[in-house]
Amino acid sequence: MNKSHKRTLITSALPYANGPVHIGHLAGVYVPADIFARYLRLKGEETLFIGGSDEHGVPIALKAKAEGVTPQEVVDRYHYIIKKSFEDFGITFDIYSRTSSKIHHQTASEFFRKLYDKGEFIEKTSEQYYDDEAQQFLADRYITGKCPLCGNERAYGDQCEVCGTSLSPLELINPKSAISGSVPVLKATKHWYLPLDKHEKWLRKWILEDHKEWKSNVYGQCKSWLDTGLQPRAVSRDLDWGVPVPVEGAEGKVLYVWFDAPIGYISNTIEHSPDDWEKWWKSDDTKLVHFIGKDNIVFHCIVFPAMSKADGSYILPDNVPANEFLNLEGDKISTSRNWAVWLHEYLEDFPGKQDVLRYVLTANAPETKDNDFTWKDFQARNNNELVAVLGNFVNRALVLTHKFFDGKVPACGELTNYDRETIVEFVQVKHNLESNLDQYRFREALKEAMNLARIGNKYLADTEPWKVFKTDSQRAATILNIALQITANLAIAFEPFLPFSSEKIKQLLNCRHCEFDPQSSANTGDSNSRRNDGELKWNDLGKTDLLAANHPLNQPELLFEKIEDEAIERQIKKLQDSKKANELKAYQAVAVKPNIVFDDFTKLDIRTGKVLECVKVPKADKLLQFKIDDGLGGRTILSGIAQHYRPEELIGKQVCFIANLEPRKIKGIESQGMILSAENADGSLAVITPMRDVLAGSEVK
Ligand code: B3M
Ligand code: ZN
Repeated sequence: MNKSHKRTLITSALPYANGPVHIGHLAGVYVPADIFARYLRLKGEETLFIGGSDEHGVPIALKAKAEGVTPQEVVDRYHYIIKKSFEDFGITFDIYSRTSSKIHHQTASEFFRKLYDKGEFIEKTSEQYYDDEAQQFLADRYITGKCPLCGNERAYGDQCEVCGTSLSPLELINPKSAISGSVPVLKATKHWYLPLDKHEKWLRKWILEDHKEWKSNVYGQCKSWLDTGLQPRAVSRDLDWGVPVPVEGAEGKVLYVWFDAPIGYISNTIEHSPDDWEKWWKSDDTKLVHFIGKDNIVFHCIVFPAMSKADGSYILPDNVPANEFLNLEGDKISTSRNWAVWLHEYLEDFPGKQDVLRYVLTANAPETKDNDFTWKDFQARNNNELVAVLGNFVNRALVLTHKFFDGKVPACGELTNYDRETIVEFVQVKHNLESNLDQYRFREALKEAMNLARIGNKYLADTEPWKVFKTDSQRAATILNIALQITANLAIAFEPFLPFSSEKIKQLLNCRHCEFDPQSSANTGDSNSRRNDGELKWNDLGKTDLLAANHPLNQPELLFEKIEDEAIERQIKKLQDSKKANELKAYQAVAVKPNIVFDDFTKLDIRTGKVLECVKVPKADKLLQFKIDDGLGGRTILSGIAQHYRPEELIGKQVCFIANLEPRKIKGIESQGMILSAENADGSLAVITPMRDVLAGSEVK
């Protein structure tokens, strides 16, 4: 911790209360935040760890409508499921509250009002779609229609989920209200905007110059936002679910969910410590750290800091260690496709194995790039690392002590050079752990903790106390004393990562209840004369006198058990089943179109062409720009398949395209036609190509 910081405030993204939480949430945000909070507490630092549910926003309102219940009923249902999952996995929030609470509404409302009174917003009137039948303005998500780019009939007003293009509702062809099904009309509406452009200058300096230490994925994303230039952002919406805009004449308007959600961190702090919450938010000696996923970076690094600056009394984050995404068995985790490992289901299938998941998700955390969770890797890490390294070492140290020394910590005698080397090595672990944890490198830190267990295993294998005992019981005593001290060190080193196992190690070592026995330490010399009050703290790490001689241990028990192939196959099958169910759903969803006459078909000019050039379109995730040899002098076509092909894979290939589609401008580029692809049930696209070489420009009929 920086000298000038006295305390650390840790926040973790508030998950939307419209579904349970899955491994992606845990890996991306909550496990790293919890590791960090536990580490700081273990060091005795003043720490507050804030969590809570994000209960506003259009998707929640939409879900409620679809189910015919109130939004409050939806969030009530999921808030408690989410809260319980976090408790089950040992995520030690100091408070886990929610944004539908009274205190949050009050805090967010006052926050907005202060900015409003200070003149920090601009007011703008614009034309937005209005549903005359339902008598309300339609949020972008509430409008569906045909995607102008790919023709998907069920594109949303903010995005087409088939081709991935961001849309504005005005671009939709044949827009329809998702509420009443009627055709929406344009109507003027007033909103408040946070002029981010006015904040650009200080944000540039604060992030790009003063926070070069931020993770490269975070820094890079901020830089690209700043380089593109910031625009005013609307902070209100026409919606009936959320925090009402506290301004006269703003009936029917609420704060935009991304305006009120980060204020949730503040309201939850107020709820937790009503009397001294301000020291956490308004004092420069507090270090504020936001744990989030990569899709939240702009809100935490740009929007919320701009809100705080506009207010003038809040501190800015010291760091925002955002993670990338975790995929599952090679595919993006998706709630709607049920492609996920849900935390509550995991615990039904693997009761008591919270730490195994915490371990695998940390060892494989998407810290710098997207990563993949596979069940095989889960099994391998459990069997080859937790069981074979950590569990095995702890068990051997305990079993041998019971066998040769009646289950009591044997006294340490004279040390050999090899003992000293081992000790030097394991003392180093504390330093390595700290330097990684302080820089939010949790994967590396976990490796260091595991390294301590490896040192222990190697030490026992090299010194062979079970053989030595027969000829030199004193030497065997020293070896086991050292092995047990390493075990106690493991309980500390793993506490932030594997809290349940750390607790179990302490129980096995009988650390909680043992009181110092002056008689037993009197004859053991200085190194063993530590008073053992059962509380192992971070600063004890690296010490070789954590357990006094003669201290009685509990009976050995296995820390981890092998996971058999069967259990893993069951999980893989479960995922395959959900894939099959989805495929079925996807095919059923594609309605068979009514018959057409042959003339209609002949209106289409479908031809073959050869790809001459293919590049990604900048700032568009899904688009590829093609130069096609069409036999007619060449043409440019854009296609939304960038997620399915690398440009170089397509160069030189033959494709089929519609040659007489009215040209359209997309991202400033004119697309002269449409390349044909087949869509798989999982949404992946395969470009259609003739089975034999044909001349470019050949007609497809
Ligand atoms: N609920 C988005 C998300 O879960 C949002 C985070 C709010 S943090 C203030 O990705
Ligand atoms: Zn589309």
